[in-house]
Amino acid sequence: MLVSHERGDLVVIANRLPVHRAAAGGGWETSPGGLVSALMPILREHKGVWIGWAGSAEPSLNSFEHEGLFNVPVSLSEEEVRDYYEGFSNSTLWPLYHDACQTPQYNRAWWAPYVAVNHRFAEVAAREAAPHGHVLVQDYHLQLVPGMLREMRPDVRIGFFLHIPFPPVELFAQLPWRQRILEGMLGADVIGFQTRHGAQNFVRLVNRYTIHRGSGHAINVNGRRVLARDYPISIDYQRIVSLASDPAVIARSQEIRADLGEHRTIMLGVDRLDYTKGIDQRLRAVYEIFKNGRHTVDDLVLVQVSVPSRESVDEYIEVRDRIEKLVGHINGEFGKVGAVPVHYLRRSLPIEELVAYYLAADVMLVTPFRDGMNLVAKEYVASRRDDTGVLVLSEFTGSAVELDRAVMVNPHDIDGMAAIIERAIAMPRAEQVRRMRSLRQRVRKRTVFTWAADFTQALTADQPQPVTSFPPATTLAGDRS
Ligand code: GDG
Repeated sequence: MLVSHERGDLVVIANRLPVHRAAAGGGWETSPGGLVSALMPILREHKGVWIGWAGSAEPSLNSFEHEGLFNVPVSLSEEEVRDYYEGFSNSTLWPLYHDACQTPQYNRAWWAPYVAVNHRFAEVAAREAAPHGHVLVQDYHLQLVPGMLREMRPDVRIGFFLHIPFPPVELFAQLPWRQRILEGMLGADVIGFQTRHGAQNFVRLVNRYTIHRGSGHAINVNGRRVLARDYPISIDYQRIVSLASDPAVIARSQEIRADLGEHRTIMLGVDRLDYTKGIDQRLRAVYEIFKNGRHTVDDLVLVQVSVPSRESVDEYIEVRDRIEKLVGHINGEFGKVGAVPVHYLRRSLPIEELVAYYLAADVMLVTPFRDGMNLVAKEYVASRRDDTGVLVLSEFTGSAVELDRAVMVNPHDIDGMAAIIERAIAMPRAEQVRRMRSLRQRVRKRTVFTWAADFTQALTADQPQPVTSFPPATTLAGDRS
């Protein structure tokens, strides 16, 4: 075991750096988010390095240290942003991996830039990783990096984690570059997925399209054992609980309730403005609820928070148009002067404000067509300290595995979803409490800190080289569950 940590002992590679430019002045700020806060304690302790793109507006940058973490920027040209990021990552892989709920585009001109950018990330990691260091590669943008890095640096241990779903054989088979992607991922020692299904799909695909053989969680890659299994990601539970206990946040949630009308049932949706999130189907179900006349604008309201996302990709412009037309349609038909059925906020809210909305909401609507996990569902549950409130959850989210006491919906079934939302609105308090108590227990037990500890422990286990030992789950800062 190494006692003194040297820089590059632990390297994280992600499409984006965990920092952004501060609004005032040119300094850096740490970006909020579960992944960053989960990895920060071990990164700081191990003199960690984070490799990522700093964002489209940034020219070439030198490496810099920010809040104890060494950031290594990778620059992308405008063409690479178009072809590697908006193209192959977000117009080929993203829709394909989400059940092809939009048609994936197989554009041959995007493959070479995807390979080239993955190679650049791998080269930077090969330079930054300490001898026998550990490298954690994040997500679908960088699936070739593990294989490339293994060629360059066979001494390092490589983990890969996919944040989005991994599709079934019949869908993945469409991908013209399927074998290259599988081989790229197999360069890792540990390959993590959000669900057991994702891991099983991967092992089946490896058996079908590569020369390697796997069974259960293990794959034999030329005598090297690769572990492919589920590591469901989660949230910083205590942080959400603390925010939900903050008197200012509670006061703000009461103000929201008063603004919307004390006597009305408040439904809430919070999503990146993405076609996978099923926002349009959710609005159609809400339309049906008002149309059937059992609820009116006087007793029911929906707040839909939609955070702008990937606005230069056509499908995102189209889904935004569809959503905005539907909101106008519902408000035009069922609203009255002084009250509308849907409040639509197309912006990102500060986390305190977001939690105030969670506290104000009687019914939370999480209805994606497909989602790797869905952290919004877990955050709503964590914030409900009095055990009331109803989570309506799509059965096609990764969260549905753990949050099985939520009220499940099929987002493709608009009438069914409308009927289930009506039942959620009418759910007696005692049943709300029974369900929410069990949901909260689940989220409290498995936080993002448990996720980070499990994944890094798998990476350091059974290895031939001397390694740094990562702290066990219980000693990770912030995990007080
Ligand atoms: C990908 C996968 C997987 C949202 N609006 C605001 C805001 N948010 C925060 C939420 C939550 C996060 O963004 C969204 O996470 P999700 O998991 O719901 O969805 P994706 O962005 O699609 O994330 C997903 C995740 O990666 C992790 O592996 O679960 O399946 O698609 O934390 O709170 N935060 C603030 N203001 C907002 O208006 N501050």
